[in-house]
Amino acid sequence: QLDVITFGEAMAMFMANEQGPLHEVNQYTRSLAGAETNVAIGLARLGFSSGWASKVGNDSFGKYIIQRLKEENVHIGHVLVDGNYPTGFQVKSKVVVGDPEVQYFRKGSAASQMDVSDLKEDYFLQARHMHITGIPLALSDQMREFAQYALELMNKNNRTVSFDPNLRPTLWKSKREMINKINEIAYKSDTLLPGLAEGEILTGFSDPQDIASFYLDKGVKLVIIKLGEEGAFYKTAAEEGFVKGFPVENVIDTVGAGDGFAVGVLSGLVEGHSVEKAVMRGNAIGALAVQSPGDHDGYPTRKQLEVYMKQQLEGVK
Ligand code: KDG
Repeated sequence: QLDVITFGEAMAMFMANEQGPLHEVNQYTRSLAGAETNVAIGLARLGFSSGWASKVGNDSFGKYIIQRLKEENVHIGHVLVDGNYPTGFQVKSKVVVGDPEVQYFRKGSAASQMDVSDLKEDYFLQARHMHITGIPLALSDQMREFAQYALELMNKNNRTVSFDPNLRPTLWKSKREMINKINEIAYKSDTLLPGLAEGEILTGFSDPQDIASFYLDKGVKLVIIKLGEEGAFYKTAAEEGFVKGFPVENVIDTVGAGDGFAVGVLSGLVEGHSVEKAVMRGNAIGALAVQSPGDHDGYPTRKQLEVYMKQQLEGVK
């Protein structure tokens, strides 16, 4: 039995230990990257059973990914090993302000070869909820078909689905294709989690209200728009609201914050909390995530989350 299933590509990640352009960096720290593994790890840390479906190569990066997921108690029953293709990796710069520079080495990776014939329906249907991001949609036609099939399967079987567009323009052939393919999946999801800039690109609207209404009209039930450190705006057919973000004094690395936000929201919704409370949890984990260099090293355990939220809400430093 799984609470949440997700799928996508994980990569070994080399984070620069020193500032400067990537070609001048000498030392890196190895870590694990992947939007969907971030979400699976975050949920597992909070005590949920989460599964991640993918393919890795029969190589050291693939072994590393499997080992890290085992350490984090993420279910790996749907992680296939394919010796014909390599596991991808990425290199990330260290910055003082703004988003880091990221370079991918993932073209033709094992994960991007995963196709519908690999999908184990029984495994997916163990889960109550499925989380998708826009990244696998960009990786290959096979992966996109896999996503479409999984979405239909879950919808048909009354499982809920959340979707984080996670736009990666560099992975797409054209902006038009990105918008069309992402929106196709977005319209069929129950919960949509775009960032404000992503919502603007995808709908042409710049006001969170208009972006949310655009998707509600298409059949999405809950739209939550991430507003960075400001917080987030949510809207359903019945209610809407703005939830203020938690203040962060020292931002170290912004990558992984959106996935942390998804962890908070999904955990809250799966537990049956109000949307407002779930969004507040999302804000909390997003704020914790930006205070550490890796994607998910700042994600809390349940105890850490409780302590952090209590301190913040009571204004105790
Ligand atoms: O959301 C975090 C991801 O951007 C990072 O882990 C790398 O998954 C990744 C990607 O493909 O960009």
